[in-house]
Amino acid sequence: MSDKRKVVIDCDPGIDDCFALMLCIRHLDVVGIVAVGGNTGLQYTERNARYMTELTGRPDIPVYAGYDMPMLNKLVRATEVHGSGGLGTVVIEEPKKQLEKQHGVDYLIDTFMNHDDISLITLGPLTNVAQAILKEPELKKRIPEILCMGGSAFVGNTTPTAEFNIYVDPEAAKIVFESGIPIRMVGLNVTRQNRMTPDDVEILKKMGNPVADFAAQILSFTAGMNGRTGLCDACAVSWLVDPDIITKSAMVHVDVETKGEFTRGMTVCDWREYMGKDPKEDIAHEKQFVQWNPTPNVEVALEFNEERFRQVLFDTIESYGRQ
Ligand SMILES: [Ca+2]
Repeated sequence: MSDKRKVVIDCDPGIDDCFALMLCIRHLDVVGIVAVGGNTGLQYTERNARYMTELTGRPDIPVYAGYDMPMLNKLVRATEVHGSGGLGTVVIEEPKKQLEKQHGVDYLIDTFMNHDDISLITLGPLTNVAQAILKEPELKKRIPEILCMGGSAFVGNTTPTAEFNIYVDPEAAKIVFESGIPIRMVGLNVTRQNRMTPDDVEILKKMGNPVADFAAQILSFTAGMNGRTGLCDACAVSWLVDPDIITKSAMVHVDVETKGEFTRGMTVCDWREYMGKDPKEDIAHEKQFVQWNPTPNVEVALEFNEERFRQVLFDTIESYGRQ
């Protein structure tokens, strides 16, 4: 029996998802992976997830396919950031590893209805998780926690207010955030504190193992585009891999905006109780009197130890050469 934390990962690989999978597969007990359409289409995200299990030497980890399309929203992809196949310009062969036959949503339901000790990590749009909750409402009481890469405590990326994962399927995100399941949110406000550059591609190239070589190739695509990238999903999962990487967080009430003309997909964080005289966090200098104070439903990550994260990430990728 492994004493590592058990996790199921719902993801849309995606370059940063691949880095997250490298961390999770090495440090956590990955019980299963469910793919969702997001960064690119499901036919690529599920293939890339299968590829990552083979690349990391763990083809025993089952991979399931969930939904390709958002629940109600028009289709939005991020192929300009991740490439049409989700891996930049890297072309991979079809993995030998097969996709599980069960639908990803049914796998989520079966897993969490029958186990109490598995955390759920979400690294893509929340379509699968929301659909699972709608199909089996008891999941609201059964999923012990969700670690979510998504949203932002402050500003977005796809729009001024919305982060990509939430923007793709705001209705799904709303269902999940209102579910009552304990959520830890690692948003853009944290992942922007990380900086991976073309210099890091060179570090990876020197490691001389297949995981590092692949990491170098996909990182060169994103880091080369803007001179830097945050590797959002890898930052998020690092909270479970090494809790000291997230150095500050706060319990906040978070709503997901689904109707706003300019704010659809925004994670609306209620910071009012953190303002003013003797605040929990001094983010303003004027006391705000809050008459209606909603119960915090999300632990929002705020501060990030970039140096520690980079150490863990590089050590992990290098360790694949010793397996
Ligand atoms: Ca992702």
